[in-house]
Amino acid sequence: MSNLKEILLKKKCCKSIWFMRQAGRYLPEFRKIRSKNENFIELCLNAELSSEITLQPIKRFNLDSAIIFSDILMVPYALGQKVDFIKNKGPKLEKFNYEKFSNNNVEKFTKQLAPVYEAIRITRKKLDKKKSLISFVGGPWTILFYMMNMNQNRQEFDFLELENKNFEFILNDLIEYLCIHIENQINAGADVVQIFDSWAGLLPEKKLKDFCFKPNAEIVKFCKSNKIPNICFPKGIKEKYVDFNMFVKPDCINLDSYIDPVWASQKLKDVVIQGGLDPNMLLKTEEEMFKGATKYIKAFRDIPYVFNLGHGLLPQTDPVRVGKLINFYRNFNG
Ligand code: 1CP
Repeated sequence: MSNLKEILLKKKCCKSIWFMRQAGRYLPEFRKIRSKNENFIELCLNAELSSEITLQPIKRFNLDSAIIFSDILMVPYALGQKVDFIKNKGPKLEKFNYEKFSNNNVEKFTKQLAPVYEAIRITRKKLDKKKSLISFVGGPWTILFYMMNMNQNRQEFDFLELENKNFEFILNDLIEYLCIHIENQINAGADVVQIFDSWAGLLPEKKLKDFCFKPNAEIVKFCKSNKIPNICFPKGIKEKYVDFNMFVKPDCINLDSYIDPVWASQKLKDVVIQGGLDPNMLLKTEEEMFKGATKYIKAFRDIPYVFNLGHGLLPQTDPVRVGKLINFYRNFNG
C-alpha cells in the first residue's frame, strides 16, 4: 500500500480510501464530544480534541488517510470576522468590514490558527507513518461567498456585484492568506492539501475563470513550487471540469456526484482522480450501494484513483454501512 502523498506525487495506480467528513456527525463518538462542546469554533481550536476527532474514523475503520478536524471557515475567523454556527441553518458570519479585513497581517493570522497547527502536530505523532494526514482550505471564491454572507441570502445576491472591484482585491488577499495557512499546516506535519471550492457551481459561466480557475491555479502553483501534493474540488462546475483541469493542473481532482465516472476517465488527463460516489448511496440498500461503488471502481481501474465520495458523508449515515463500503472496496477484484 502507498500513502496518498506518494500516489499524488508519482501518479501511482494503487488502492487508497478515505471519506470527506469522515470525522463528523455520523459517528456517535464525535457526537459525544460535540454535545459537550457547544461552540464549534472553540472545538476546532481545542488541539487535543481536534486531534482525537481526527483519529476517530481511523481507529474505527483503519482508513488510509486522516483529514484534520477543522473547518474552512477558520480562515475568516482568523481574519477577524466573527463566525457562528446556527443549528439547522449553517454558518453565519458577522457583516464584512473591509477596513478590519485590510488591517490583518501574517503574524496575527498565524497566531489565531496556532491551535490548528498544534492539532496537526499531535495527530502526526499518533498517526501510523504509512498514512497521510490531509490538511485543507476553502477555495478563495467559496471563502468569499461565506465572508459576504451569500449563503444566508443566496436568492437576493446579485451576481452583478461580482463586477465590484473590491472583490478582486479581497480575493487576491485571500489567496495569500490561504497559501500561508497551507504552508503552516504542512510545516506542522500534514502531507497533502485539499482545496474545497464547494460553491464553484454557483458562479455564472463568464465569472468562472476569474473567480474559480485563476485563484485555484495560483494556489496550485504555490503548492507545486513547495512540493505540496494538492487536490482540487471545484464542486458543481459540470463539463467545465475538463477546462478546470487543463487550466489549474492540480495533482488530483475530486469529482462531485454529477460527473459521470466513465466520461471523467476519458476526459480528465494527467491527474489523479478522487471521489465521486453520491453520499446518498450509503443510505440506500447495500446492493445499490455496492452497485454504485462498482461503477467508480471499474471506470478508474487503469488510472490512478482514490476512492472517496462526491461530497461529505451525511449525518444520518450508519457507521456500519461505512465499514461495509470500505470492505467492499478493499476486497474488490472484478
Ligand atoms: O456538529 C456540527 O454541527 C458541525 C458540523 C461540521 C463538521 C463536522 C461543520 C460545520 N464542519 C465540520 C468539519 C469539517 N468541515 C471538515 C473536517 C474534516 C472531515 O472532512 O472529516 C471539513 C473538511 C470541512 C470543510 C467545510 N466546511 C466545507 C467544504 C466541504 C463541503 O462540505 O462542501 C464547507 C463548505 C464548510 C462550511 C461548513 N462547516 C460546517 C457547516 C454546517 C458548513 C456549511 C456547509 C453547507 O452550507 O452545506
